[in-house]
Amino acid sequence: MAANIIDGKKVASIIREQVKQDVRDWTNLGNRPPKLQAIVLGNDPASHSYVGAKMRACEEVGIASDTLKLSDTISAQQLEDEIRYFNEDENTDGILVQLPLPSHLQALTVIESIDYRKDVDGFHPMNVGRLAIGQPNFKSCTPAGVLELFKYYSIQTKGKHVVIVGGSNIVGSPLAVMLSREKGDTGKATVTKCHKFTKDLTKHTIDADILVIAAGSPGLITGPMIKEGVVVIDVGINRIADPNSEKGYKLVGDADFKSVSERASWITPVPGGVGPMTVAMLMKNTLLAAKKSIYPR
Ligand code: L34
Repeated sequence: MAANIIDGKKVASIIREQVKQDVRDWTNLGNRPPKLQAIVLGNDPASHSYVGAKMRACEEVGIASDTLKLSDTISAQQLEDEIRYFNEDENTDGILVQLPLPSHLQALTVIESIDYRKDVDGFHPMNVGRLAIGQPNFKSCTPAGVLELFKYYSIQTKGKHVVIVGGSNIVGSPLAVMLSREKGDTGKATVTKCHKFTKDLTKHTIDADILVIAAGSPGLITGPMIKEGVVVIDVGINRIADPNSEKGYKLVGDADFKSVSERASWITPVPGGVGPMTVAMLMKNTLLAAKKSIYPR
């Protein structure tokens, strides 16, 4: 069997189109356009490329945006001061600090200094905690994007065994919470979360009805590790040196695409799978922040 492709690029563009209309409705009511503030530290090319994609998406959907580029030697205090400015700025609806941070800074401390009502990444403990107890919150963009893919392709999670490989705060952990919750439209799945200390990974992956891979390890999952007909969501996005390409690298996921796609029923490609969904869901969250839909005040 050859897997069907889950086209994240297409679904993301449909979502952006919807957000664009919603932004237009919002501004037609006399409101100013939503505004997203990104902050990037240092010169990591991948971070700049992702933030660039976010800025282009804002432009497309009618969200005002700005990127503050800071030195990677900035002190924790200086960064906090920059963030506080945007927390207090009435014209800023959403704030994101692109990760990873330089090693002298603590991601959690930085995230906690963002006003949770402007935390459109959904990384602040207030939003993560409210997710865990089923209260309105900003949902982390990548896992929310994965749920949208299930919805678009009518892939049921209810009663399914979902195995998540990778337990990061950005993807694996919030996705496990979203999928295991028994209330709401999504979830109702039985979730197994694996990570680098999991003994005999294959024992778990082979039992998955839906396998989500977010480990940041190219080629980690191969055909013999999965059962026939599984749905594979590959969140991994790894830059591999490739002298034949113009950029000098190519993007690959955490799945060995060839052997995995021979057994899976559905699979997300890299690029063009989950990545564009992350950006589209950020647009949704920024509009929600502007409308104060999650935290009325
Ligand atoms: N604060 N940091 C914060 N928020 C986030 O949501 C992120 N993430 C992750 C890294 N750090 C973050 C992103 O933005 C990963 N990520 C991200 C965003 C977009 C894409 C990939 C990762 C994306 O658009 N990927 C394209 C290819 C891009 C390319 O050519 O390099 C794709 O098709 O997968």
